[in-house]
Amino acid sequence: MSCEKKWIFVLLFVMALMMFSFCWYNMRSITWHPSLVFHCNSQPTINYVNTSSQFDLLKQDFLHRMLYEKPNALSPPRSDVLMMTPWFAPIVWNGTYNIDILNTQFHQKNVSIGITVFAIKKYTVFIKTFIETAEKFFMVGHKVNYYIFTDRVGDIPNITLGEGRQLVILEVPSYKRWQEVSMRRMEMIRDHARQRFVNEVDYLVCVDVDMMFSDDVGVEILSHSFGTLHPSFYAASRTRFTYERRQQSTAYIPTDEGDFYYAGGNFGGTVEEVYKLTNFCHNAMMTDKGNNIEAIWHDESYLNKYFLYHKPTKILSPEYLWPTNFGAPAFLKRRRFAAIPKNHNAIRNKRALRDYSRNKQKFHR
Ligand code: UD2
Repeated sequence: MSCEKKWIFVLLFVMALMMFSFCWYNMRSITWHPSLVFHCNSQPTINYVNTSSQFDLLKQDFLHRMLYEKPNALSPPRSDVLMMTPWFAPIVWNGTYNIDILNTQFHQKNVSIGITVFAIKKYTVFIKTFIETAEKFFMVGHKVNYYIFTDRVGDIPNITLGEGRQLVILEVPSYKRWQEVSMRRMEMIRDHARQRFVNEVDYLVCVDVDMMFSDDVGVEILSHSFGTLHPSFYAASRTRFTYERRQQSTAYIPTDEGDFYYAGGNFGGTVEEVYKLTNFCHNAMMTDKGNNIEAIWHDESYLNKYFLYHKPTKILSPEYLWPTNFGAPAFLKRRRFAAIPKNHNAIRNKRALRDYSRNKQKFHR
């Protein structure tokens, strides 16, 4: 072996020795610092387990085969109505969605839906029709909790419910004025959302009780937050919207603002979003109360203020709130949730009767 080759071997041997000493030193330094050992060993293991289990779930989720008509990018399913807001929230009209796809998606997520409804004082008379029709048409095939808020527990009828559906009666106080009864719903929904609903359901649908379901209302309505176009104002100009116009009220909306006029009788979203909405509305009402002012359309005015600055992620067309005596215009293919005509004088208390007959009618403002 030549002298040069010998030197190369010596050099390689020295380098190998140095690398070995370097590694040995690092290993020892790890054992000297237990936190380092913990950091190096446990962290990657946890990440690995988490990521792989999520991927497993995703694989299961999206393996379903479904047959349906292909959507056409150049041919919208409807051209007679607005299907999307400028902030990209879909407006739900019949013929714009495929309920089979949506049902599959929501079943995969195993969602449960809570529907809140208030039957205070004489309004308990509406409960039977409300639940019986909901059993036929509301979220059929999904898990549903009916949350009935009432001051007259004994008046709530016994109704046999379908599988996966249950009735929860929540005893709450009543208020003297019907306006206050209507407005206090925000506070009670807020409090129960925080204490109870958040542990029991994924979404909340908050509706009036003097209503009946007359066609399917399913998971197509569910979203982060949703409101419903009021049947009297879906085509109205901003100036015709009956927003609160007095600047002293927290519900005030100037005449050059506003997207839609939303009905107080049907809104919802995830429990967290409904909590935020009801918390805002209740606090705004309390501020106004402290200043001796009450918004013109009570809870509905505060709801409209909230949705102006916290835009809903989905909007329900008037199919989802339509008075039975409004007829059936051509664009309205289905009437799913209908307001039952009521005798306001008989159903509300005496004081309210005076206030009401002075200036208002339910849908003709
Ligand atoms: C509209 C709205 C309603 C609310 C109200 C505010 C619709 C369909 N309705 O309805 O949501 O914003 O205006 O003025 O958009 N209630 C009782 N006992 C009472 C009084 C009220 O349980 O003594 C409950 C009940 O669930 C009722 C709801 O409050 O459905 C609203 O009261 P309303 O239906 O008398 O109010 P209305 O018809 O003006």
